[in-house]
Amino acid sequence: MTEWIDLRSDTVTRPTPEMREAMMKAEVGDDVYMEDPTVNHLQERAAEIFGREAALFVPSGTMGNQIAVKSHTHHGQEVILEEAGHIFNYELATMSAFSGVMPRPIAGHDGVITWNEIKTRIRPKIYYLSHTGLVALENTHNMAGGSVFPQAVADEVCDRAHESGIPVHLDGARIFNASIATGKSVVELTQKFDSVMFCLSKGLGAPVGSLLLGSRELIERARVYRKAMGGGMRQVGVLAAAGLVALEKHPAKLHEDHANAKHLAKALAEMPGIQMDPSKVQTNILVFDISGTGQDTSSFSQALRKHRVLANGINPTHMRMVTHYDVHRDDIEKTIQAIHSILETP
Ligand code: TLP
Repeated sequence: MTEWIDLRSDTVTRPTPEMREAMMKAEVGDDVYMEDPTVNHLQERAAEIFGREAALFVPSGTMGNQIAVKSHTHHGQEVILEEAGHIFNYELATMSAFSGVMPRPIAGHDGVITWNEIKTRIRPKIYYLSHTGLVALENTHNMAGGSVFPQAVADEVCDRAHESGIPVHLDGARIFNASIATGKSVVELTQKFDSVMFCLSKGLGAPVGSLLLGSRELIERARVYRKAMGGGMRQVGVLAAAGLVALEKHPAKLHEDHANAKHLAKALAEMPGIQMDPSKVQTNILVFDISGTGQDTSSFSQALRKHRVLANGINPTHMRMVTHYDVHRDDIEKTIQAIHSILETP
């Protein structure tokens, strides 16, 4: 039986033999007492790589983002973010439930929101208006098809927001993809942000885990909220060990995922009824419009399934496909063939 080709997300990767080996050998301790040497090492390495004072290992990207929101804001404040972003759309209403803040979304262009757009949403500091407590950006932007946030725009947002006394958080779940695509270091991409969350469990391929980075003071506050959310883990060095392999070894492999995504995008662009601009594919995510094929995304996904290809729609008209290290070039060729046969094109 042929294997499934799983393009639903880069979260689906299984730990490599090297990760399993590292997990087996990991030294562990109770991380709530901050006594797990492998977790401590992972946090120190992450802080070092990003040029930060401190880092906190968290079970998921969602928890990392939500702890950041909580650490930066007070109840009754507003958070400015992009309308299609993860924090607003896929983390339930946790920012309101846990932090008591209200999102003020802005419709972006390919996931980008500029300072000019943000500044008009910052509320004047009048006692009868709620205050803006945080701005949050996403790089790469998932639903905009893995787009890289332009650095000059991000830097300007951070500089101007800081002048207004507002902190800026980065959902950098896939910041290493942005780094590989631009040739800029993660320090360069993230240094102006007050906090950064990145995931080990996306393109980097670890089974579990994300890190929140920031000042020592911010991370100490975040540690309290991690515990409050039920994210205080015990002998979790077994997971941090896999995360260390992901962090040290896997950024260098991401260019292959990007090349595979671009190859798939070029083939899709030529197919009748599919709207895909391959020049927009910068990293490992493709979002494309299939409405011209006469199918909706649920029937398209089901048809793909018959060819042992897994991919989901993000709405009735747009499919998302994500490349990762468990998808090889021949899997991409098979996927292209599967789509040709669904569309009955040669
Ligand atoms: N994204 C998942 C889904 O939730 C959509 C995926 O399959 O891509 N920030 C960004 C930009 C993300 O894409 C994700 C996960 C998260 C945060 C949350 O990470 P987890 O799943 O670890 O909570």
